[in-house]
Amino acid sequence: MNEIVERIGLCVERGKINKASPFPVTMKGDDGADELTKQALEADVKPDAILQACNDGMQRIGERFSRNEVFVPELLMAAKAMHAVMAHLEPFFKLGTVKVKGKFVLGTVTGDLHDIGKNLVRMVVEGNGWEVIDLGADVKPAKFLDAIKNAPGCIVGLSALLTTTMANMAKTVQEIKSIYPSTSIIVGGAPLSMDAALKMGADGYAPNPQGAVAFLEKTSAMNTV
Ligand code: B1M
Repeated sequence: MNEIVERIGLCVERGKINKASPFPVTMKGDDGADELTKQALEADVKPDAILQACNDGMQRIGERFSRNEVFVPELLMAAKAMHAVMAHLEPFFKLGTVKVKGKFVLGTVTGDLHDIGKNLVRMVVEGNGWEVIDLGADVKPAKFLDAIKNAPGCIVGLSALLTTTMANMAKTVQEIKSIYPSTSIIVGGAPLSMDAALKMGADGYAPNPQGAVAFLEKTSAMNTV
């Protein structure tokens, strides 16, 4: 069990998408993230364990990138391998209640292309019964404002992975609050913290998708009192 999970994490780290992918050459002809995830789920490995191994793989490739041992193409291949895993995991995270609890407008802020974490937040939040309006990555403030206008009463979630795009996140929060002061905003992403969230005027911060769900439940309960 552990072996297959570790192999999936390694495929993510090395960017081995599937058996047919020629990259990396040392893994040519081997099963990739796609095949191994399918096999693991068939063997009843828990989706959470697979996801944890993928996150660890991403962490390792990120650290190697910081040390200049790999470059952007390797990060891209890792992201593609992770997408192959997520395609199999998505149905498990979406197995939630059918009743829609509310609307959640979600996006990665302008200038930032990282969307894997944001996509995970979408899946888990949807699985917990919320309708998610996913605006994608590199989302300009005006697009958030349009979406809020079309979804009155929604809660907004912003994601950022770069320290540089935290400034864009702060601007987005300020623009939203200046026009829709009662709209609740939660922020997340690796460089964020509760302190940074509150400083930029957001209402909450979550380090993971489960924390985003907790924020949504708490906020909607407060709004219905
Ligand atoms: Co980028 N990248 N990247 N990258 N990349 C990081 C983030 C970096 C830490 C790598 C490093 O140096 N060690 C570094 C940022 C340093 C910094 O600013 N502090 C970095 C850099 C520098 C860059 C470029 C500038 C590189 C360059 O071009 N020279 C460039 C920027 C492009 C841009 O955005 N404008 C760049 C590009 C890319 C790729 C496009 C190649 C690719 C992204 C592909 C994609 O997303 N479609 C990529 C990748 C893959 C990474 C790493 C390796 C992995 C990110 C990831 O997906 N993690 C990353 C290193 C790392 O994270 N260790 C790195 C897995 C994911 C599940 O975790 O996104 O943290 P995460 O999401 C978590 C939580 O944060 C949370 O829940 C998720 C699940 O637990 N969460 C929320 C996220 N959003 C939330 C919202 C919420 C609540 C929780 O509520 C709303």
